[in-house]
Amino acid sequence: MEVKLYGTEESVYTRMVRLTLLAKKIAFALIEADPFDGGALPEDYDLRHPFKRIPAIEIDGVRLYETDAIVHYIDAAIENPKLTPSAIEDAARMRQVMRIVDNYAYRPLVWGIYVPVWWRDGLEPAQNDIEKSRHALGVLEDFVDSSPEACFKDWTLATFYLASVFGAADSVAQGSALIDERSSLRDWWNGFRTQPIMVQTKSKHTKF
Ligand SMILES: N[C@@H](CCC(=O)N[C@@H](CS)C(=O)NCC(=O)O)C(=O)O
Repeated sequence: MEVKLYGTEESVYTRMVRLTLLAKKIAFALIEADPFDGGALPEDYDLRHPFKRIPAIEIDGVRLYETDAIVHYIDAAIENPKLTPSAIEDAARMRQVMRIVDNYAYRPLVWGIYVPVWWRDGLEPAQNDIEKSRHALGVLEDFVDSSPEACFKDWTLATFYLASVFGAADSVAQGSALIDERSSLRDWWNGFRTQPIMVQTKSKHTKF
């Protein structure tokens, strides 16, 4: 299997795919594609991703973009370990967690809290982002007890979604404090953040 992954080591979404590939023990080349100021995208990158975001991937000639499509493709293509629960409700809970991360957690935690503090010289996060993050983490905390199979018991695709966002959020004091408020999430995260695949995918721009 030949896998070319386009993205950067710092990118939260690219890390979700890297974690998935490593969990499946699939070798891949990470090809630098940086859509941010000061970075550069490969020539014709818009043919790989018409919205010029990262990641994009090519697996044995199959080109994909959008992390959700990519990680589900990988999970379906490579049998072991299975990263989608077999029970249909658990699989739906996993998808719910992924959508919560996409739609309600990533923006406030990464762009609202981590980016200003880590990348903009300790700029104070906006109260609105703190409240949105707190709410999203509260909702996610409920899944730990009600739907552990979604991502907290065994590894699933949602485990890597959460872990990638937590790696950024827990790198700054304001994000760590919000995770501390949710003891079940904190316990899960403290166990997961030292896993070899996390250490292997950590960039110099996150603590975990
Ligand atoms: N919906 C996309 C989101 C990907 C995304 O936002 N990636 C970030 C980097 S982690 C990016 O490319 N940002 C560039 C931009 O916002 O212009 C996915 O699931 O792949």
